[in-house]
Amino acid sequence: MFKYAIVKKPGKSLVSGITSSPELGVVNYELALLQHSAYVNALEQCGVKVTVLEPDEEFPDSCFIEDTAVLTKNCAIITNPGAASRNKEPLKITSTIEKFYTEDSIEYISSPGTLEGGDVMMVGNHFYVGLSARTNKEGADQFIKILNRFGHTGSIVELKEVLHLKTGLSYLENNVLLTAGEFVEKSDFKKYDKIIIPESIDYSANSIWVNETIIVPKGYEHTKEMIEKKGYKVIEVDVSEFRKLDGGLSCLSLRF
Ligand code: CIR
Repeated sequence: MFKYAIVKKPGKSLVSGITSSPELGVVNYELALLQHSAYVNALEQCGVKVTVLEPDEEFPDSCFIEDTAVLTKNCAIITNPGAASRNKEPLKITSTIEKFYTEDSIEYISSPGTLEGGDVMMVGNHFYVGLSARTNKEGADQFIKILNRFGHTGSIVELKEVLHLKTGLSYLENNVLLTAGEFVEKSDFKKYDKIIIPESIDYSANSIWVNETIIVPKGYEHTKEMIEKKGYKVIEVDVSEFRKLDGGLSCLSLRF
């Protein structure tokens, strides 16, 4: 079960965040703020205590806080983001993480290693790490070494088509894996009970398990129904403005 979540409100500079989909249009900042607050509300409904950090105008993408750290039962690993404009974001999260983890359980990924939290998927004690444009082999190796020291395991997954590992994969606990695109047939995930998301709605493969409730992006009825069929309660949250910047539900929080 997750007890806590950390989020960071989007700043006005969000409109100049990184995007691979400019055709989706410019972010409506006021709407993004409303959507963010509905997201916090949904997390609270799932029983987690949410720490809401104030916006940081210096870093347009900093509301995608998941990329700055990986928080496990036993340790906190502060990342070293591969995106140049985001590389210093983790410096701003450390003091918050120190409120939840002791000094000797906080570790760091360092250059030339890079790693972003969106490339890490937790399945119990095991962590899958995607090699992406943002996370390199050196970063993944450092990460797995740290995990091992704290009693966790990790394995590397190659990815080619999407931004982050969790862009196309979400573990919904109970052996259920939401999966799309290049991950559907991957042998790494053979053992899971898969919900396969068709390409036209693959954005919804980024949904999050929070204490037996699944938060799903609003507007993806088919995904919602398939998840409900597995017996989960679903809460929908509209994240249209974050989608314009390749961001989804998982990116907007650290859950631990
Ligand atoms: C970026 O390109 O870094 C942001 N615009 C989106 C980050 C999304 N994060 C995630 O999937 N974990």
